[in-house]
Amino acid sequence: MSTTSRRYAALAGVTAAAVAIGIAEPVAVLTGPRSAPLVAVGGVVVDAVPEPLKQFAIDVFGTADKIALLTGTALLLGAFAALLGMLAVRRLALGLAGIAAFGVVGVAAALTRSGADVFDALPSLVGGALGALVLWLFIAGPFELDPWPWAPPTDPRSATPPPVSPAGPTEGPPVPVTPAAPPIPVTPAAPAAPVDPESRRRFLTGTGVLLGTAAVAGLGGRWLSGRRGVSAARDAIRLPAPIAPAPAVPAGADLSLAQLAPYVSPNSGFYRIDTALVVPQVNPDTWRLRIHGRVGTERTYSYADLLARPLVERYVTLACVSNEVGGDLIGNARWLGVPLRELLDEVQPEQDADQVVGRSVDGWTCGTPTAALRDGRDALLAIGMNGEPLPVEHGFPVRMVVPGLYGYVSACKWVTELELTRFADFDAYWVPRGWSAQGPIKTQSRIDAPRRRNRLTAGPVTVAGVAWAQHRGISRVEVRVDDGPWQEAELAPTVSVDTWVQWSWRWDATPGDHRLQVRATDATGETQTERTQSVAPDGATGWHTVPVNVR
Ligand SMILES: Nc1nc2c(c(=O)[nH]1)N[C@H]1C(S)=C(S)[C@@H](COP(=O)(O)O)O[C@H]1N2
Ligand SMILES: [Mo]
Repeated sequence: MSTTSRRYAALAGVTAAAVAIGIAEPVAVLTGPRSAPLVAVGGVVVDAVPEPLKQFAIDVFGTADKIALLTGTALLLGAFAALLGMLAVRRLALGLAGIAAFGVVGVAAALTRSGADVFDALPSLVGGALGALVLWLFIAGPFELDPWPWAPPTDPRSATPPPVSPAGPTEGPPVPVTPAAPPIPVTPAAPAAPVDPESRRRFLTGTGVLLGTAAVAGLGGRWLSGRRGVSAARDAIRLPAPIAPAPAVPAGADLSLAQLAPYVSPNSGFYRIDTALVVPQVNPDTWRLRIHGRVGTERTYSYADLLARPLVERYVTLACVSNEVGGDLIGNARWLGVPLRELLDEVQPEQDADQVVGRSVDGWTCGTPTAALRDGRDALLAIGMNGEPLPVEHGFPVRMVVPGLYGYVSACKWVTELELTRFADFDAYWVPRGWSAQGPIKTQSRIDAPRRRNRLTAGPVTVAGVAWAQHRGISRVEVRVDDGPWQEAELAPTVSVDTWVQWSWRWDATPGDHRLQVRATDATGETQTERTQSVAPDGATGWHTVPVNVR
């Protein structure tokens, strides 16, 4: 195949794929955004990729890991589509089979997502059918090049569609129609016939128009799906006042220093980690929480049931197990909700039900020790965050928040089920993927100011950061310079042992390159270990170290 003809064939393939993916989006407006092939297949990939790769993605792309995945999937798909186009020129049936295979993968992905129904097959079916039609249009149909540039003038076309009998299907044994044409013999010497300029114009205009249509359909479909979301329902909610308001943030808890994370993280800047490629849109009117499993009496609660109950409000610092030493997958917010202890008391868990599995509408699960939800700590079924209904990305309408446990074992967003079970009987989402079933938060500390490689002037410098050991509390933070003696930092006041604490230390900086290090000691007297461990399987350890330059 000549370079030119390869390009045309690839363009036909890419156009077919773009139409398939693009048209599927408006169809998915009806069947739900998770049934769109790109999202459905992407979701399967998220669940299936080996843990180190996922960690790599989080490391490299941070919170943009989802966009990176979708972009990567689209690029890979584009490459495959280009190949399919080239294949189709040789043998149309193979090209069409390739598109059909894509459709089948899309259907399979959409149907196996948790909570899927048969209609979720529709976007991939419609997309696949139209993609096949488009491929035929440009390879062998009315928009094909005349002749395809590599085809020797006399060669029979290898992939003319079988002639359709005008009389329709006939009775009796199937008549053997066109026998499979032999592939075009690759005769390098064959001179390429010039392409008819009129057919070239038709081809290029056709692909251009269809690519544009695919883009409009795809983006328009996404936009419509977004508008069908629950932000209007969320905006209409007026949260009741808590009967037990959060304690006031003591003066001085927030040192308000440049570069230092604020004591309360604003909702807009709060880190987000989850496996959801499209944010679940859960209508509060139809939302239900079913508490079942090893219980005396199973119970189901509605959103209105929760609003009608006595609510408490608490500051709790949430942390992700994937947070590297010095990382920012941690945030502190004021959560409004119902104590999980009270709900569990109402269903009477059986004695041996040592695990509560929180299940999200999208099938994600976390496993929390029942004891942690009943030992008196402020474990909440949260509906509010910093005075607002939960933001949709942070679990609207209802999520779990448990002080002292990493998010992956406790902070189920879009939660719809709590199942009392045993650790011996059920592994939650991340456990078979190599993470520990138990996830207590490790004592950690971070230097926020100065930052890595900041250039400082000699003299007094404020070194400041945060330290956390949720539900145990921080008793001491120490800083050292260039392996010198540890010096005690000043701790800002804090609301409770369930939140992080800001610390600061006055450094008399001398010229040169220096290394600042921090370590914290929790209220049980245990000092943060120096031993460095990566995030898997149960949280990173080691001392945060920041190199700086002083002039
Ligand atoms: N439904 C659902 N809930 C989830 C997750 C998820 O993937 N799906 N991830 C958990 C993890 S790993 C963390 S760290 C927290 C993060 O909560 P945030 O995004 O509100 O900060 O949510 C937890 N809840
Ligand atoms: Mo996490």
